[in-house]
Amino acid sequence: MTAKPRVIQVGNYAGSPSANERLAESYDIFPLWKADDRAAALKASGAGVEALVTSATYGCDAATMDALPDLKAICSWGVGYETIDVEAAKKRGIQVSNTPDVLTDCVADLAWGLLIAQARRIGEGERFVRAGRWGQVHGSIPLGSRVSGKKLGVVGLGRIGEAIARRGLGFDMDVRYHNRRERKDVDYGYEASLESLAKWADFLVVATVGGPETRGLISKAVLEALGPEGVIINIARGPVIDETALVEALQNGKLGGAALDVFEAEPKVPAFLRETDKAVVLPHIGSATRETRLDMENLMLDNLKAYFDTGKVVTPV
Ligand code: 8YV
Repeated sequence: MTAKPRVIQVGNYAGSPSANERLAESYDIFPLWKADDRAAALKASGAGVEALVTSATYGCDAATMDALPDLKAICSWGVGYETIDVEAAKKRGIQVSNTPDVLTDCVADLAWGLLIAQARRIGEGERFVRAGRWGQVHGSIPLGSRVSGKKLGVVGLGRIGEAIARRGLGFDMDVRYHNRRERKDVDYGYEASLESLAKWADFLVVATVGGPETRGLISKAVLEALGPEGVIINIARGPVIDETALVEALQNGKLGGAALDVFEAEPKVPAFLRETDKAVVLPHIGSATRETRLDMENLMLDNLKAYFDTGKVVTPV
């Protein structure tokens, strides 16, 4: 019997149905998250290790790559990879894979759940009923706003942005988008300026990549262009929105509402956002369905196996 290949596992896959168990079945797993001194652990156990598994949350920096002289493949669970130093990996000839496509529909569904929850005050209504405050026939919580037929702006028309836009057509919405470049293969209207998209939209959904290139993209000016009736929805990455500006705009009535699955410093959520009924807040669950998390796990394992069988991952970033 040949020995199982050794693989470094950066973090615990508690949010995946069976990733921890399946990895341990086929590989000699080194659980890096259990080490008190990571650098020392990598030094002691890193030689000869060719593959590492991680996630968008755990990432992999250049120092970790440096500590693994034989590393050839980083297989991540999740589509975002802004926490993996892809440039450093390229320079060292390390392949990086992620799990695109399999989570697109669930993340787009959640964007719509957030949008409707904010507009129709679903969370607020539920808190009202649960608190036993529903005592009258007319007049309960304040009126919400209509969703169908409104104007939907999508920031970042990639795979997930497009799935969100498509769902907007089912709600008879007028859909426009902003991207670095206009796409010739779609019929949605393009706004070259993010501020003009925000000014036009009733609901602005953020679906861009994370990382330095999009940090603070949704600025005070963009939020104020969206305006006192406008709602921002974010299923991408927290730092894409200037969170301080967001809180201020909600506090001073310059923005109507926010519906957020992601935050600047997760799991920290600013107190105002936790308390105000103007915001719907979720704990980063865009991909968190049994089916999608299993698909993500399968694709991560396929990438890892393909590396060991053929020397090439299946879905490189
Ligand atoms: C995961 C995500 O919850 O795929 C991504 O980029 O943000 C989510 O699907 C995340 O990867 C957890 O680390």
